[in-house]
Amino acid sequence: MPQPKRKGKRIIITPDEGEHHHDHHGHHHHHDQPSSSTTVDIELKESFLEYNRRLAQENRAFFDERGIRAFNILGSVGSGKTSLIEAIVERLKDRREEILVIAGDVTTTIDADRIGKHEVQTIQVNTGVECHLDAKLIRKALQSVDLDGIRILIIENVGNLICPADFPLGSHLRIVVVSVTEGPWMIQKHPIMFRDAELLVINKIDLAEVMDVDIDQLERDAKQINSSLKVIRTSVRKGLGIDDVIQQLGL
Ligand SMILES: Nc1nc2c(ncn2[C@@H]2O[C@H](COP(=O)(O)OP(=O)(O)OP(=O)(O)O)[C@@H](O)[C@H]2O)c(=O)[nH]1
Ligand SMILES: [Mg+2]
Repeated sequence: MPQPKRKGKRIIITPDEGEHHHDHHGHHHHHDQPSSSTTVDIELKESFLEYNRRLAQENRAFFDERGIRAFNILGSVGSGKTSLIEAIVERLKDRREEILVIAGDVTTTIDADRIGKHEVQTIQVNTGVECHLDAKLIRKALQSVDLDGIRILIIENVGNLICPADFPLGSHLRIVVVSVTEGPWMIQKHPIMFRDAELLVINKIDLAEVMDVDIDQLERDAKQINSSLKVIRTSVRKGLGIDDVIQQLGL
């Protein structure tokens, strides 16, 4: 049942007051106790990651129950995540009522505004001091909207090649977007992000020559880290490879 009233609707989510403090340290008096040992900190961090993994599993079960396919899009600042999402939703405009996009950003609503122009429902999640989204924020975002009819959830993680790797969100597929402008060593230097991903999008191939970056080598580096990784080369600017991405996502 189409619900045109929510077309392009945008909601902003921020972490609860003090939530970061509480979640990371287990109790509110951490900073009053500078003597707390490193071991304790590590244990708390472990349980925090464990807690996130459990919530991510719950998110996944929730998606499966509702028939929602969820995609987590990761990559450095400026690699082209938002541009790629814009290109995808533009090509899927016949199904725009089925699409929900959650855009993670530290402070702004720029990405959600850009994606919202394509008349899909967006939720901007501002992470504040955090450099990644977590499963709890995704759950909170989902509780803020009407999910009736939603079949496709696209999550743009915060631009960062390190932090988001540790925080599964419950998505069915992780897509890493790298761009040739990040230089020839970026994949080798950040292996963790590629280990758990299913799809690598090498973007901005229109700039490969000026950057003097060997795309074949980038692909080999990625396959060495994760041999089952699918790789698609795109230039979102020139509209190259977008259909392949859509096909690979099963959309
Ligand atoms: N030349 C070229 N520029 C591109 C391409 N894709 C994206 N860009 C540009 O790269 C810049 C960053 O793109 P975004 O889509 O905002 O990147 P992002 O990964 O969402 O960035 P953050 O959300 O800040 O992490 C923009 O100016 C885009 O127009 C491409 O294929 N070729
Ligand atoms: Mg973006």
